[in-house]
Amino acid sequence: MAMITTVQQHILQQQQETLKSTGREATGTFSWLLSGITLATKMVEAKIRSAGLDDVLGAAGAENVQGEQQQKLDVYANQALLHCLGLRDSVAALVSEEDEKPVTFNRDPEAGKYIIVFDPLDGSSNIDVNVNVGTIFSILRRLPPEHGTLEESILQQGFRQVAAGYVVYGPSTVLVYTTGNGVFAFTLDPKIGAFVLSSERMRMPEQGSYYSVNEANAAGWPEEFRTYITKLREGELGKEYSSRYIGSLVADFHRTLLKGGVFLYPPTTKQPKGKLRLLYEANPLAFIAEQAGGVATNGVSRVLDIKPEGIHQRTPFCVGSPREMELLAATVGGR
Ligand code: P6P
Repeated sequence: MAMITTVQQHILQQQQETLKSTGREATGTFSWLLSGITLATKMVEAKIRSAGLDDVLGAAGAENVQGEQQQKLDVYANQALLHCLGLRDSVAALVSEEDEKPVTFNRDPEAGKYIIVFDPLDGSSNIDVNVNVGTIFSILRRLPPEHGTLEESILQQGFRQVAAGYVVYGPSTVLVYTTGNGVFAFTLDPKIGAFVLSSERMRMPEQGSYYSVNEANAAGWPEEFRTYITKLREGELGKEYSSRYIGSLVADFHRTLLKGGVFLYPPTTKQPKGKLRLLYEANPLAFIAEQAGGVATNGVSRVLDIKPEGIHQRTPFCVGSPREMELLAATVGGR
């Protein structure tokens, strides 16, 4: 039988490597945390797979065949993550796109070593048309009390993340994550209900052939962004480009990670600070992109250096291969 590596085994192997290379005893806490996330995403995956069916069977009222209230999937995903992670005593706080305030637990606040920030189900409006959606997460270490409050721990710059990842629910369900030591992908094997290692130390191509942006907003972008897209179209980088925009961030990012190119959500007149969220969309994906050799900015400066002011803060988000991002810096960054 071919040997498989599950995500739990992988994390433990990584921690052994850390121990060997740094002598730093990595506690099992982290792998325990990650198993809480993977359990929640397996619950979400199962719910998504049956969502269409539940709708059909539950169409009569707001109830499904089990007579339970039909929950909106992003509410369900949020509950799943809060439940699976809330039980772990290494968690100081959970910050969710779905909750106005951080969720803390009436345990000794000093007990929690980690803060988990997540978008439980990004792009959930796409489920109705059977398009890929995703869960995005970011893990920060709680600062020692003498160095910062819990809120200051949550509002750390993205380069302080200890881990980041996403699950994309598509034709197959894929978990992609990094702990700062390369990017790894695991594909959910429904036969055994485990995420199995499928790609190691992923690298984003130096240049791609796709640009990904919602061109309906072009009139509302800063002029330099229109100039940039025109340069790509007119072959400034020496190749033809095709446009791909799924409108589901995790799906558009996953393609960019695998195929290269560039994804952009520029400032618009409607959203002058950008639409995407810094803490649980841009930061985790920027960490993964950089670990794979890619680049992530807000058009002008590195996403991971942005100092967050609020947990639901928005930012323009541009991420992709070095070549396309170099041209962006020259065109938009004014370099
Ligand atoms: P627009 C989905 O609603 C989402 O939050 C992201 O997943 C996606 O990248 C973006 O919004 C799409 O926004 O304005 O292009 O429809």
